Amino acid sequence: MDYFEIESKLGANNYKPLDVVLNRGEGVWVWDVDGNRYMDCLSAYSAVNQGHCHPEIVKALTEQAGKLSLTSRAFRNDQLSFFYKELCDLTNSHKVLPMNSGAEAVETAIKVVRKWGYKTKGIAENKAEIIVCDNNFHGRTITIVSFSSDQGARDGFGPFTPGFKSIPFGDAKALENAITENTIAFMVEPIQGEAGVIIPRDGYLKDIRRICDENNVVLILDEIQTGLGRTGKLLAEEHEGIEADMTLIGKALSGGLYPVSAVLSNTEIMDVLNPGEHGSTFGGNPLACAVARAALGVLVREKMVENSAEMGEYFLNGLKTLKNPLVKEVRGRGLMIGLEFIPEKTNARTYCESLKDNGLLCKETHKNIIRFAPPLVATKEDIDYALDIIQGVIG
Ligand code: IF1
Repeated sequence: MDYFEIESKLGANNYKPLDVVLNRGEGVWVWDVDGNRYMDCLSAYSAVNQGHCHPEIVKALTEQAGKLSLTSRAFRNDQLSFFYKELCDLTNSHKVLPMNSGAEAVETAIKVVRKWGYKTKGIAENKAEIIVCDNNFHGRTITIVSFSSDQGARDGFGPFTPGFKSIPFGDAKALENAITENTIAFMVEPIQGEAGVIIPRDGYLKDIRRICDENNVVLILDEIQTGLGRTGKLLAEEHEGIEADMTLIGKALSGGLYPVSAVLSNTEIMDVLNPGEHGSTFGGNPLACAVARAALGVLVREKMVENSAEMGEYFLNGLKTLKNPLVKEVRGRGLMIGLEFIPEKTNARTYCESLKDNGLLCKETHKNIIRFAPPLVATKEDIDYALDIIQGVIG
């Protein structure tokens, strides 16, 4: 099969993948159709935190698939309550709204918080305003790209949804200044992913928590990428000991076997929704719930969150010894690591291609940043394998 030719002939041209065709995965490893093995340092954008094809998650998926896959929410299913309970216990949340993709969780949060703004906070009709950050990435629907600052994500897709205001990331003062009587929420990634693994200064999360409290503004943390162990804590908010009012998770909620996302919320906000006001055919289906329960189970039982913290530090320290003068900075938290090159001079994509040729898969973000985010099951030997290749290619 001529994979490249057929994909470019028959598929929409919205991706430019590395030229590697994968057909098998296990833990941190994936294999291409010619049998070559690679270490996966992207983890499907952090959806396979638990490692490829984790046997317990695969078992949950296959067993549930043979029993009952979808009921719709017109009827109840026996997995949903277990999923709610286990997820709430783990994340200290009051209420869950299950969806499928990350973008759907973001859209759901926007709808819920707008309704809260009108019903509870008393905002005048259609005036609700949500503050977001420059260089955010929250997904690709029309409403979400309406508040993106990435021209490529927006150009040609208007008209856009109003009601959003964007401020610099990491700047608590800017949040204070941007809040008006119509502000209902501040939505932010605890660490910006697509922007290039941008880590805010210590104290930022605490400051925005306080500012939101003082102004009766809902703090929405998009933890779709940072959540579920990626940064060395179950949720990145824990790095500063805060709790969001709404937390969005997705990706690794299923270990990458199935699209499962969720809005976690406190009761006051979620309770504004009534039957018929929001939903999804697949959201909360028994297959998704069974897979998510298994994915959360192995994450905790196999101490993947702790391993992410430990291996992340080891990986980062190893990367700090790189001698290439074009490397401007390496930064990270847990196994969410960014390596930034001096901008004009470097094409990070070329490095990603060489890394691939040497047995390591990763992806650039922007022109000059490489993201390293292996599955959270990586061992010291796996990290050494990665560092060895990276030292050989980047120097
Ligand atoms: C693509 C990056 C990762 C996300 C946050 C919501 C969503 C995402 C913080 C939407 C999705 C993805 C989607 C993927 C590229 C990607 C990405 F490069 F943009 F930054 F993960 F690293 N909030 N992130 O990161 O979730 O609807 O996709 O399930 O190709 O668009 P989704």
